[in-house]
Amino acid sequence: MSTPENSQELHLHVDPTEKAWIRAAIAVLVVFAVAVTIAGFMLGIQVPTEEQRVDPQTLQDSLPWSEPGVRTIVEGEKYDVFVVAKRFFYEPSTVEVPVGAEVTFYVTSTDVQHGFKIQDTNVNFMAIPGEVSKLTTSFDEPGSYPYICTEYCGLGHAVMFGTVVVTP
Ligand SMILES: [Cu+2]
Repeated sequence: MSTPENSQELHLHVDPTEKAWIRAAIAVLVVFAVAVTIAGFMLGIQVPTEEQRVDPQTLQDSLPWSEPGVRTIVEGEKYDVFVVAKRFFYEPSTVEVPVGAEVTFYVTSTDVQHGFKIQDTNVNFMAIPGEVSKLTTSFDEPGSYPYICTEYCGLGHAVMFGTVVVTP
């Protein structure tokens, strides 16, 4: 049986100001979800992933890390690039890939934490001993794209760089 008191209990009273803030919070969440979706699927922004774990002590005893560099998966279209970061250089120091190709970088370190940032691209991640970082990109314009260390790794940090040469 419903009495006026009972029916009042069923309606939760929310202050109009609080309602407005709840709506604003939901709107912000929707905006963030849309922004993340656009960034991830339309602008191709990726979060660097930990591809695999490796032993930095024995890393360069076997392939692919014993011969870091470019691997052609599909000529002119798809390439893998293996880069080893060390105090204070990268192996290899020059990487050559054709314009427009899908290039996946695998980067790790054998000593301390380094960075790997390719200028004028959204490739920017850490190279951590024991972990392989992976990111895929492509280059729309031919030219030279320096990659630099972005994590302070010691006295030679400032001279730690390499170059991606993008050929037409
Ligand atoms: Cu460094």
